[in-house]
Amino acid sequence: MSRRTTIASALGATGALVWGVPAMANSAPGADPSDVSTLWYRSPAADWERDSLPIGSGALGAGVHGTLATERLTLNEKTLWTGGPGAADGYDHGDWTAPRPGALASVQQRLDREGRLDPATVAAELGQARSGYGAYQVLGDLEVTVPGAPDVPDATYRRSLDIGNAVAAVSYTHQDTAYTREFFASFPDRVIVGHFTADRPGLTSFTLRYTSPRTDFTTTASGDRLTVRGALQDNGLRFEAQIRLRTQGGTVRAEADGTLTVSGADRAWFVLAAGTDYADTGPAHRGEDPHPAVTRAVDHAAARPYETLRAAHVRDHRALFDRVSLDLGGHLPDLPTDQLLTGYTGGNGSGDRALETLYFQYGRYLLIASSRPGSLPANLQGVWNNTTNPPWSADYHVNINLQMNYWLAEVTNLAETTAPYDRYVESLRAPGRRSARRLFGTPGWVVHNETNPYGFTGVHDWPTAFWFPEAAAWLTQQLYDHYRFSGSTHYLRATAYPVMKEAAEFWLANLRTDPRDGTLVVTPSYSPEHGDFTAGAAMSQQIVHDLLTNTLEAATTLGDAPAFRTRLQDTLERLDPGLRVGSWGQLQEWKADLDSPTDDHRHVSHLFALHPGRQIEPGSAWAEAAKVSLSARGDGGTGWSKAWKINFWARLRDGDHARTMLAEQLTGSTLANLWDTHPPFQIDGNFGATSGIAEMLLQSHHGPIEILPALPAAWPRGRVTGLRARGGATLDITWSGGRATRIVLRASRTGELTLRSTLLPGGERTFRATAGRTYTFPAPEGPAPTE
Ligand code: FUC
Repeated sequence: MSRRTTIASALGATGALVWGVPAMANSAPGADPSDVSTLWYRSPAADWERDSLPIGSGALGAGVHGTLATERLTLNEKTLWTGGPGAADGYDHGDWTAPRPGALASVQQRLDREGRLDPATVAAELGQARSGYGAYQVLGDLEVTVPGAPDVPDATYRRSLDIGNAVAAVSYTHQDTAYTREFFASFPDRVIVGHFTADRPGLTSFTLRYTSPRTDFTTTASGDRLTVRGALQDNGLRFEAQIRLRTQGGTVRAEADGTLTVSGADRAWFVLAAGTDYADTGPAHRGEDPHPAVTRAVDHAAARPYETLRAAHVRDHRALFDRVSLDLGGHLPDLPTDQLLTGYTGGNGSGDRALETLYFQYGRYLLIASSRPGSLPANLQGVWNNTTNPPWSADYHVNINLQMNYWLAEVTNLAETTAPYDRYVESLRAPGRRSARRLFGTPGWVVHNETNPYGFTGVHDWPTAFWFPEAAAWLTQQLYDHYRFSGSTHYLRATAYPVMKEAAEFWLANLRTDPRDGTLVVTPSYSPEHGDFTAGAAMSQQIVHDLLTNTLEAATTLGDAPAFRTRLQDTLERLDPGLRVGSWGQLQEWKADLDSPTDDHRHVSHLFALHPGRQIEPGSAWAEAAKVSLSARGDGGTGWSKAWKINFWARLRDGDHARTMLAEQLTGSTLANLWDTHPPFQIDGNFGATSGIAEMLLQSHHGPIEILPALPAAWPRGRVTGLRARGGATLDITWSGGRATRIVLRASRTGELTLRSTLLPGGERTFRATAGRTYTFPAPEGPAPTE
């Protein structure tokens, strides 16, 4: 067996370790040029943000450094947050602490009279200093000190992340012995696992130590168990982590300083579980002490063989990851990923296409690793964070970022990852209802620019980012889309519709008649982080249009009260749609023609109707105007902004420009570990780019399933399998010469589907699909069901 043997085969069919075989886990870089599922490097991480390799199970995460003498895992538990109830500074959910009678009306009247107001003026009237908002906290670092390990890596060193198996690995040879480390975060077993071995017996020795930038914890070691217990100083949130060490051969010693040492083992592995007493319901947001659940998880995992844990983890991951494959005809050169990235030109090279494929799948990997049921949704950094004071608190920005994290979920066949999002949005409803009452005096629920795990649904006072009541409406879009993809009326009735309806009720009560033209507008309205306050900015109108349209559709599907439906219909008819062509042919960002053709702001909010909305049809005058605006904004921007632009250009059916934006993101906004950088690291760009690539290959937001709507010339041949379309269809598409040559559609529900492709006679075929059947095209006659 060669040194490139993967551990799966080294373990043999039964999972037993085959001794004498250098089990170089994931050490296949370059071995198989069509393997585009491994990131690998020739040196350890020097910088957490740029280099660490992320593993995660949704609730738990770790950044693997691969440092030789002391391996470092930066640990995360997603609910470890300061702030909220019990916070040292006090906590008010962002709701006004004292009533402000007439404040909102006075801003609205001034906007009626003056047309625009600068953000500082409005913030002085409606904002409030933030207290007790909190921040996502790093859990700490696990250090594994390996005696005798070399300080400096040589040519035998490999550090890798196999995103197909979700296993990170480190391998090196020292004094004729091959050493291997493997790390993974298991969702089924709720533990992080680290395995250390050498190809000669008795040579595995190390010391495990927990460290933290905070001082709010104690560590104790006893037997094979290391326990960390603490409570955050700010809010008293209790947390616990436990590590248990398993060995084959050798001895384990617990030290008084809270460390565990293994000496002379053939191999050894640890299992680590962690939790907090956070609960996602108010008012206290506290639940059970984490001790029993952490003990259960770690004991259960410690009782199972390493191979069993690994196999269960790989099976669980692959059940999601393997649903989609992408082949753009690229082949990975035998180059580490950082060199592949620096060598990337956005040209036609096969290495470039391989990197694009890897980057696409990496977005899916990151979503699986950071959004699984039972914890919070993916935050600004997914689940990964190495400080007590991360950028923007690593929170839930809902003026763009959280929504963007889930754009890829349905289309890339990871619908299950949306469960934490749904639950989180639902958890905002009760505090959001209170904010609606206190700030607006109306029913419905609301949330503004950004929020935390403690139901912060009110405002703060940063002038250009404090006011965005449209966020609640926008958050419900994903819920309705989940229904559109799955077709589950049970989900629509039980989960999506109540949240949508209450968000709609907020806007039914809060839209105002614009005295200038009698339309209904959002006021005050602020196009995210840009310009002045006005009434009826395009994004505000488009978001409300989207919400009311979706709610009306859902109300009709579910047969809700006719009076409510009529109200929605009447309101939609009077609503300013937020679509207007301005003096230079642009789609206006504001109701008045205020846009500057030299404005290159990163937000392109007024194109919401194009993406993620569905108000703009391709080929329409609005689409043309959107193109003018988008071209004027240019191809620059921060990481997430470039990812938005991939999606926009894909929706405009310009595959080449979408690919240009992907290249911009890879060349200018991507770190060596392929994390997107705003800068700093922000995961929405990864998720948005994966969504954008999917939008280039398949769209279904207007109903019909559009095959290869925005294929760039640089991808003339290829194949994608497993993408999902609205209406309950799963698609495999093969193309050549820039045109589809074969389409396979698997229907998961019975109903009419329309497929659009140059492959079909007349470019379109409408047929009644039967759940469970497969349809292939071209077919001799009509859609030919094949089993
Ligand atoms: C929005 C963006 C910023 C940043 C922040 C986390 O406010 O405008 O660029 O992404 O979220």
